[in-house]
Amino acid sequence: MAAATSDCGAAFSGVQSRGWDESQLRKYPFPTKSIPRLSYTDPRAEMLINNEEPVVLTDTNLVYPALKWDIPYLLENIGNGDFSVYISENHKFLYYDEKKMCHFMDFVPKSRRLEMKFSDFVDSMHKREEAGEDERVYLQQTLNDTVGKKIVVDFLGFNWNWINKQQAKRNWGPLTSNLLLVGMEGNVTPAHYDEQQNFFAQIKGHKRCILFPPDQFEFLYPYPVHHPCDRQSQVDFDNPNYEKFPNFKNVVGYEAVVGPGDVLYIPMYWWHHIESLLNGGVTITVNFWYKGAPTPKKIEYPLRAHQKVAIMRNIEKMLGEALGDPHEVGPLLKTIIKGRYDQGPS
Ligand SMILES: O=C(O)CCC(=O)C(=O)O
Repeated sequence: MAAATSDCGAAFSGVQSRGWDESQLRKYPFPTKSIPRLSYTDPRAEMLINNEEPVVLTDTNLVYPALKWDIPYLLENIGNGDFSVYISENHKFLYYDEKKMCHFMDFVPKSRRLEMKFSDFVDSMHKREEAGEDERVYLQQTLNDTVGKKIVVDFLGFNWNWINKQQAKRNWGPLTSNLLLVGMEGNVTPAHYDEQQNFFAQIKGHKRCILFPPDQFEFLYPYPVHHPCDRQSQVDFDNPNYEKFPNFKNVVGYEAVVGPGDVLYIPMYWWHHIESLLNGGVTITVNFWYKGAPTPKKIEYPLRAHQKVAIMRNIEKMLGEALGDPHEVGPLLKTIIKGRYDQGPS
């Protein structure tokens, strides 16, 4: 992809005028290249999206009416519905699927989900800010019809014309949801991939997004498919265990800091680690998740990395079903390969 190679952090020299500086970025032990920032009218932006490579679009006006959103505006207008709020013992909000917890009884999540009114979320955020505790909160709620009239008007004013065309020309499936994320400064969503296309629209504050292509699967060590943390990396970026995860040394990220009005395209199956900048205040984001295009009738070889990820997922799922116990999947996979696939062709 068209990105300048650089060491971690150096990717951003000269962009301090954008309202943040490098001291607000957490430090990680791997290099990154920068994700291109382009106008939506630039033909290179279209090419990147067509190739399923990330790009920051600076001028789509996708969520223009929401750029006025801040905590007082949301308090007044978001409505009286319930919001999912995650509470974490530290800055990391590792996602877990509650439905998969029955398979892994020993799994103890490091965060918990509570349902609460928006005003209670704001109170709990302020309480934690004032106390300076490690414990943090992160609101992550699909926008639904409980929101107030003004939010509905803002939502209807999104640039649906542009995004509907993006969806149609790539034959993507339907929009599945718009997730609203309201986070405290310094919050981190650890590296994971989604099985959907994503236009990630930043509304307030800045977020650093570090992406890894699907061909870095082997460097990022996702949890098994049946584990509650399916699709999440097992590697703790703050303190990587290289003995357990030696290939993490080979990881190379693509990164961008997005601010109000920017839209980051996160291609399906691309890993993403997202952090609200340190000392950057509250962040507000709305994403647009779309189902991917249907599998083409004629499969072209060699397969692309994301297609191989999909195959690996299906194999794990099929074995789980056939064996009747997800814990038997790993031992069986090891039996298949042990001592049999080590040497090259002879
Ligand atoms: O913004 C975040 O913290 C996480 C968002 C995310 O993972 C997504 O939009 O897929």
